[in-house]
Amino acid sequence: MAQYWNIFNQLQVATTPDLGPPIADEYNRIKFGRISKLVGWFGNAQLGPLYLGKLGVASLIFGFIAIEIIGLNMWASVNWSLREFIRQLPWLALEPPAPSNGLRLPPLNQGGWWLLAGATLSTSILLWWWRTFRRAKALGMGTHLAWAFGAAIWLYLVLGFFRPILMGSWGEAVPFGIFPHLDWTAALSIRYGNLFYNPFHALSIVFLYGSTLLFAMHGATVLALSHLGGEREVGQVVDRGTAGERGALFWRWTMGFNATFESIHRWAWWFAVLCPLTGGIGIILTGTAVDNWYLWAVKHNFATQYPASYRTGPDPATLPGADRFEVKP
Ligand code: 07D
Ligand code: 07D
Repeated sequence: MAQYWNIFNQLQVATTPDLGPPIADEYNRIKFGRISKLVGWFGNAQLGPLYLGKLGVASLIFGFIAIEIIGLNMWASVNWSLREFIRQLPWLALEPPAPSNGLRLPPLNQGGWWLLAGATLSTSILLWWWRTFRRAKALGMGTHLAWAFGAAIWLYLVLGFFRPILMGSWGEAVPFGIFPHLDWTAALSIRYGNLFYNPFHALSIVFLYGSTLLFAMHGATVLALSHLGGEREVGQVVDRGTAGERGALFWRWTMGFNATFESIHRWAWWFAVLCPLTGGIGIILTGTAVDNWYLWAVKHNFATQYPASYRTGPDPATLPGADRFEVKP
């Protein structure tokens, strides 16, 4: 009989691919299926079949249009030189319209392409969300995955859609580009008085770090029990047997408390979801309700005033009439 193996020498079944049960809209299923040893080292050895219904196809088309708009604009910015496009790719950008444009529709080469790319990318992401919802329903699953994805989409929409609308300018949104979007992130933090003093940024970091900690604890516990069948998690919920009991006891011995084989997944889901959920709250408040997080934190006894080492004037953003400041094109 086959011995149970672990992650370094997994048991791989080499047989004809399982095409799954017959379904009503069979034409949506690409009946490609094969067994790959390489793929089996990382997960299930079977590739396919892939279900690509109308939502999946529409999402891919919109996603393709978005990438095409972004890529061609970046390529145009280096005078259509393929060499420079490849060399400079991490620094190239498709920028949103200038702040003076407000929320008006600008000409294509003054931010219009950015709006079009944002609209098609958002359509693509929302269609993909719908696909995850519908495929889960079709399999009789809960829709937990769709709602977790929804939390990430909330942050994405806050960054590029809700907050710019509240601020009255598309110019507030994130540019497309690898380093340019990092520059935007750093600039937003500086402009609004250091995001570290935004308590929702802090909460988001708690859940980000917490997620990696929980992931490591859970992954390690299950792998440490794999020789006892511990990774057959569903079975362990109803019949904890020797593996589940040991895992629980380990954590009770080391920290006095243990999650259950079911509740650990709730911990994981909530930590992951709360990271972009709290983050999105922090960003939507930035510049709308709070103009300077450091001064806000001083006012609320969340930070202390730095000792005055230099003579400085007042923060221009706090002066009367600062809200009427307008950037001239
Ligand atoms: C590992 C799953 C696979 C996904 C991958 C990302 C693209 C973009 C587009 C060239 C964990 C695929 C990337 C489709 C290609 C063009 C135009 C997920 C995994 C491999 N960021 N960010 C990255 C996005 C924001 C920040 C990397 C997207 C905010 C920092 C990648 C969004 C802020 C750092 C990327 C988004 C911010 C990054 C790796 C959307 C605040 C890094 C991502 C849609 C949250 C890191 C050079 C990764 C890096 C990085 C994509 C938004 C900050 C290019 C799609 C505006 C500080 N971001 N990001 O592995 O190396 O995610 O940057 O909102 O240090 Mg970002
Ligand atoms: C981006 C959700 C959207 C993604 C979607 C996916 C595709 C492609 C294609 C796979 C990530 C769409 C997918 C289009 C798929 C293929 C092929 C989730 C996203 C829908 N920060 N910071 C956070 C830390 C500083 C700043 C969060 C740490 C500085 C800004 C996180 C530090 C300054 C923003 C976090 C640090 C600054 C953030 C992101 C340390 C810069 C945000 C959580 C140790 C100088 C964002 C409230 C997340 C946020 C954010 C961590 C420092 C700026 C917890 C650890 C002080 C502007 N920061 N940060 O889930 O929510 O992102 O803030 O210094 O907007 Mg920060």
